[in-house]
Amino acid sequence: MAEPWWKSAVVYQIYPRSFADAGGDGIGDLAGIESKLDYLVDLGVDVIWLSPVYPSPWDDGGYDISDYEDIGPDFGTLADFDRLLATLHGRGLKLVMDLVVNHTSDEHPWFVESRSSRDNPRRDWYWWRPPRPGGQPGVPGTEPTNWASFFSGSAWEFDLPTGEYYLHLFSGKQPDLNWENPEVRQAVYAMMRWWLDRGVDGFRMDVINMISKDTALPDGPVRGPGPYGDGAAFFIDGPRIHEFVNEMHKAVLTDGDLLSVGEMPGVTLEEARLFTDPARAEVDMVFQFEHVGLDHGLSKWDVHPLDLRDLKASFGRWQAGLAGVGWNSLYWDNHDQPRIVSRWGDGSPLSAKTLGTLLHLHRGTPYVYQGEELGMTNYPWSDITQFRDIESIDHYADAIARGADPELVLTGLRQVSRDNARTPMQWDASVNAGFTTGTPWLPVNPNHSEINAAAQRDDPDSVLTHYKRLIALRHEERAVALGDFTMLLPEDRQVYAFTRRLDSTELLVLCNVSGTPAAVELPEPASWDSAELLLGTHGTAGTGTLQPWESRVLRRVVA
Ligand code: TEU
Repeated sequence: MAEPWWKSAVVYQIYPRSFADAGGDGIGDLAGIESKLDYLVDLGVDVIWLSPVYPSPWDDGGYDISDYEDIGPDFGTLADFDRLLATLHGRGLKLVMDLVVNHTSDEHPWFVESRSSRDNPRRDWYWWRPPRPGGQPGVPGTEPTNWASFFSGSAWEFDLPTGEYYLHLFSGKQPDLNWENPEVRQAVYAMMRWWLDRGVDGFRMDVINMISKDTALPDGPVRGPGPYGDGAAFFIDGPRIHEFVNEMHKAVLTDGDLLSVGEMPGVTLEEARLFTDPARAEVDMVFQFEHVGLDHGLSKWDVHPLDLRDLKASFGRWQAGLAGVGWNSLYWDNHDQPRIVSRWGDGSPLSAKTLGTLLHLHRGTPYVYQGEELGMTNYPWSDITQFRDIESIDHYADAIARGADPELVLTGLRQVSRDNARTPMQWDASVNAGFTTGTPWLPVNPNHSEINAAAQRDDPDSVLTHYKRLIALRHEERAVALGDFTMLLPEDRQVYAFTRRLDSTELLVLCNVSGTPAAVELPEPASWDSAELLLGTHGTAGTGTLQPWESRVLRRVVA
């Protein structure tokens, strides 16, 4: 049986507000994306994943949706969307929408009705509960559970008019939908069909493994300064999660040409095998978070240096764990993560290329986040007022309220704030990097004078050219897409090495993930001496010493 198309595809994630602004209002839009199609076709990607472009009060970067079946006026109109989709399809690209159905905006008509009165027919479309007995309603400590929100504070908001609390795992303007209610599920499936009927090619599903909650709503353990506890055990991969995801699949995702990827914070390898086993008809792949937590200390804001051995242990486990059943997604960057070249590289184009090689030669579907293919870096934030991300702003306020040193908190934000990923795309060296003729909603990185698409397009040694080669390699060499994975040198602190094998083709991937030369201690180095260099940052074949941040992809034929 032929392998699904997405096993040899590369997905490009666009954060529309920051990609390209055709309207001159400093906010990216659909027409801007359309104006950059030549760039995307030239890059060679197969699928565009659009982060939310729906009407939204924009409390959480568009992940707070007030109308699922329209386009936000900042981004354009449904007609603009249809034209973009038709043009993309005409150029051989597919389009995946962002499906955000763990929660809606509190300005969505469903919630407006639900909060209007206790006996409104949509009351049970959300999680409403009375205050904890004995306490003063609306006062911290009387929430139905002690769960913390992902954006600081309690996960419950008190609604004075109806005298009850509603659940919001993220911001107070993102009330969680009650998936226990079949009406809610059917309404979501109808909305998904509405987009599929419009021609979209699949969905990236936001925190989809949080839609099933333990209906007993137990308190969670209090870790850290409190007063709120960790409720994850009661809403991550909840009791009915596989039932709901399978029901959704059967209701909407049976067309084999679609792509479905579930974003699943806290998902385990064991659960991922269940979610991505084709025989179970749930999702094609998941975004797991294990590797993007390897430099977290007490929290994501407490950044520790990466130990390369930890990364190898994590990726190695997921490669082996989903080898026989299921499928991996591969990502470094997205709109929630800081820029990888600043995080685990040294900010240089060379480290950007080698981190690209390391990720893209693994077994799974790679996701390229806008600007990653240029080596875009974190932004040199100087003041809290520059930030727009609710998670960052709420974290800062919460930490300062607990007496933290503002400069220390700012240091954490500089390193890991989500706004690092959301600064405008750097198209050229002109004012505002060619992103807009207006005033950008978030500052443009001053290093756009060096790091930009125009400067890299025709440069054979640029990060952009390297990414084009990586993507072409996945399309041309089947061993990259489908070959078996074997980790090498698990204890080496500098060199990340592995092989891929498909029939008689074997690839060796060598990456020096450090700023100092590194010897390659392979068992039989000579057996690779005549191997062909498929892609290398330094043009050097063989298994000799790797220069700082050097990477090589070698190919040989084996009996
Ligand atoms: O992200 C879920 C998620 O896990 C992140 O919020 C994560 O906790 C955080 O960014 C890491 O610090 C999804 C979307 O990708 C994110 O943009 C939304 O804020 C969130 O869900 C709520 O919709």
